[in-house]
Amino acid sequence: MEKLKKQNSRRITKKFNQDGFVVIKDLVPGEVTKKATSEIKSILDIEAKRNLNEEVRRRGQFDEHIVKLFRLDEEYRGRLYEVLQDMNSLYQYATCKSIIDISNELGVRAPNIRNVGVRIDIPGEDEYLQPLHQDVNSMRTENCLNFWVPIQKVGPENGALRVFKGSHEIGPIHAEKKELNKDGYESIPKRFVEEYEEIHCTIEPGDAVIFHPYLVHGSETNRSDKVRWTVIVRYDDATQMDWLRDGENPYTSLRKDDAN
Ligand SMILES: O=C(O)CCC(=O)C(=O)O
Repeated sequence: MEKLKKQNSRRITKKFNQDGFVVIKDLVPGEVTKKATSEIKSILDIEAKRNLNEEVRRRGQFDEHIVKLFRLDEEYRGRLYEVLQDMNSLYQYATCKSIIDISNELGVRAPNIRNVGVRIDIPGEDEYLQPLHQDVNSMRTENCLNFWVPIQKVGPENGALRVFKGSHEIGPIHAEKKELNKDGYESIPKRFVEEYEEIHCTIEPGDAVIFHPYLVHGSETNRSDKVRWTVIVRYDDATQMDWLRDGENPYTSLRKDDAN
């Protein structure tokens, strides 16, 4: 058993180092996902009762009101979105043993939570899609990991993550080589990744895509009729912040827009 575990962890590390990402099956326990969906439901049900006069149904779909709520008005949408980012169930992902263990296996000794949040992709909406980019926002060490963990199955129809296999080897692409797209998101020109294979990650709930901060990746439109929810956790290795003394984070110059 131990030998098998060791072989598996060697395989994962090798794949991660080669490809810049690795897909892990069943990484997140079902109860963590369940906590998140029930917290989402309790917030949305009350908002729907208050703002849409909807009945609260115990057995209803966890996110049945989100589209109507988001369409009420833009400012309300922004505030509700922020509240959902602060759900305490998201921290259960960030502190989940299986995720911490695999971070350690991949060489992050002290996984320091850089950020944890949830993406909410409404069917057919394009303006919040992430164009091709690297995850250098607020990066505090080079030894950092991103976990992309959808709450439901994700495939080509509801916006699978696009990753360019092996593109992490390009290293950090500097801000001046990037463009801003029409929605103000930092975008890496396609010519940087022409020689890399593009993969659309199809995964089940509880599975995770773990990727390197320099992996070039981006969003796809959700063309299904259901909302796509994805928890994203990012860690930096707190044992590798050698810039703390002088306070000059060398990674801030990698970003062109003002996202954090
Ligand atoms: O989920 C997505 O569509 C994109 C997520 C992403 O690009 C990121 O987490 O950096």
